[in-house]
Amino acid sequence: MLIISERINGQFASVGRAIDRRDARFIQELAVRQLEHGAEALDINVGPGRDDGPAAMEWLVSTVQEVTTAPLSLDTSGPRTMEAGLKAAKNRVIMNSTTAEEKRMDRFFPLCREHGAEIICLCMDERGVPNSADARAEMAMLMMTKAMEHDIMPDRLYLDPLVLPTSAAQDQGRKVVQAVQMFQTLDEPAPRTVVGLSNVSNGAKQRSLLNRTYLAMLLGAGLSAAICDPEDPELMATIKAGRVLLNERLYCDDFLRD
Ligand code: THG
Repeated sequence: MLIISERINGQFASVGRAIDRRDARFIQELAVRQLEHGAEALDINVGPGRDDGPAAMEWLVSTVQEVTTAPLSLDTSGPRTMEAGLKAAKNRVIMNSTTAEEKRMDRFFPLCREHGAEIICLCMDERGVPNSADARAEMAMLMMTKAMEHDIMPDRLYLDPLVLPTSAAQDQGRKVVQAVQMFQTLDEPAPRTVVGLSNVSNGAKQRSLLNRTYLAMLLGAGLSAAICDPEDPELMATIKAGRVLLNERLYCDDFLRD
């Protein structure tokens, strides 16, 4: 499972301030620390409510690329901010994300093709988030089909069922696990899947416990990637155990090391 760091995100107050001040050192130290803790890719999000989205994204991408060649997940719904990130990117890029809205797909799939990027397809449209695993799979299929019309093959996609906070939408937890299973039956080879893990514990106590328990369930369902915090040691221990149990890493007595 690909570990994508969630921390380079202007939604965190300290990161938002660093972006405002163009404090490259703060961002670079954070990126390096996340990678040292096991991040294999970095989600890059300038945060909500900015009027300098494109400029902030361009700076953030350039700043991070000075310290790593790891893949970047450009996390924005704004086409201009996305385009600025794509132009600045030298590293492998995952666009995060398109939704199933026609006008979004018509803007983002051409950008994806033009830049040879990968792209996350989020199960959401103008009517919101589908309420069942079936409806999520149907929406995922629609995005896969539309991507192919733009010459983007399914192996460049990540399907995201959209994890919701258990404190507000408790019935969705099981449905998202089922959706991850169903997505893998939509094509051959099975399409890849991704989630924003920490969504599940938004507004809850015991966030770390909820995050790692949910991750174990999703791993069992076949999840390919997670946007999460590798500086959570218990989450990382769960991922390491999961990799051994799914035969992705050879068992050895000190499997928790490195
Ligand atoms: N799918 C995809 N991309 C995503 C998400 C998703 N990107 C954003 C998000 N969801 C994943 N990233 C985060 C980042 C932070 C938090 C949750 C998910 C988080 N932040 C604290 C909070 O809101 O309480 C902020 C704490 C602070 O301010 O210090 O929980 O689902 N494709």
